[in-house]
Amino acid sequence: MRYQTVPAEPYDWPFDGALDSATTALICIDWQADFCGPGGYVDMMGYDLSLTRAGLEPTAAVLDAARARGFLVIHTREGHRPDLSDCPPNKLWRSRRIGAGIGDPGPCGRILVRGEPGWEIVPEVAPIDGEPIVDKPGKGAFYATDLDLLLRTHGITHLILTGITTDVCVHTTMREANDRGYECLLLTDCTGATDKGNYEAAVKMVTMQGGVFGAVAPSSALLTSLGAR
Ligand code: C5J
Repeated sequence: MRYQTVPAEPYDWPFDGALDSATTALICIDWQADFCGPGGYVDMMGYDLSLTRAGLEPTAAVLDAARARGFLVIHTREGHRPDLSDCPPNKLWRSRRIGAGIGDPGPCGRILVRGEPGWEIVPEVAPIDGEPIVDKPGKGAFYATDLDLLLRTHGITHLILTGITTDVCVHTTMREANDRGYECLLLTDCTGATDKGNYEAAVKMVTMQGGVFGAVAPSSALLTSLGAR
């Protein structure tokens, strides 16, 4: 089914006017307790959880609308094998240096380790049966995963992104997706960073050079285009 384009910055999205449930996927990046839950990785680093939790409610509304209209929904999770054999030594070293070591025990189990409570996606935006979940060891969702294969076999050419954190995993994924030719829209109220300035800068960066990585819009604009409000 085809929908109206989304009023967005710096251009109405998508560029080709083809907002279509057959070719567009909603990507929900790393809505894990480790990044937005009490006792998780971001909390252990001492950052303000309200910043990374702010996008939960709008994302839940977008998920409802996307599911009701048959869009492909894909979730990602950042995390490592329990033996940490897929965690580069510099990533491990840096996390330990700031007192939130990957693999160390914490209130949500071992930090950023697959299968632990902190690695789970929080209930507000949890996957439902049939929605693919992509597990990734890095920041970008394409590196060392089958995301590109999944998207291509589903015939997906357009991506709508939500998730945390804006300046790290969301940006890395959006940049990689853009380089691969996917037409990307970042929903500004469905993402958050551990720092307000970083969030604002990350959103602004997308809009430079005529939309260097795609476009940005509030979720209300998308929901209106989908006839969901
Ligand atoms: C970080 C992420 N910030 N999901 N991961 O380390 O953005």
